[in-house]
Amino acid sequence: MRRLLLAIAIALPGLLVVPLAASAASTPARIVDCAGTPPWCFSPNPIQITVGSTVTWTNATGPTHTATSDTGAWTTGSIAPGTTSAAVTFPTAGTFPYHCAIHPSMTGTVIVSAAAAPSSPPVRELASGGGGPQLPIGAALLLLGVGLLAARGVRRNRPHGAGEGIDKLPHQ
Ligand SMILES: [Cu+2]
Repeated sequence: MRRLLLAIAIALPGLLVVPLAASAASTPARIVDCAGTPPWCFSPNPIQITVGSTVTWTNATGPTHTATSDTGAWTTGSIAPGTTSAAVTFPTAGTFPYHCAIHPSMTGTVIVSAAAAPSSPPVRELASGGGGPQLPIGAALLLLGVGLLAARGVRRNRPHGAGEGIDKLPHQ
């Protein structure tokens, strides 16, 4: 019984985190060989994300590249062949052109839209689904409460029972 409660307690944070983490997405982009000049392209182009999301670039070509904001606001630094850049966060909505600092004619765009529009389908799901993620969180908290009460009960009963047993022994 205690092991089950422990398992629930361990699993609960995971259940709580998953729905929350889904809102701030990380979008993988790639640098690929293509029929262009130079023969490397950012893909997809444009990259479409929502406010607060991050983008990583994986270099699937031979030479090293960067993804660098045209305004200089951000850069991945050098992305060696076969590696993935650190995540770049886009906290504001807008259209952000970028390029490769090593091959300046390699260009791309990140389009960041306000969180409200893309998140409206999940909101609709919440309404029709009767609570969506809120229900699992509520149920999880309820389970946690029951689990804690049960664990407390087990703890309280054990010493009590043992004490009674000892008390009764001398009488017999
Ligand atoms: Cu490049």
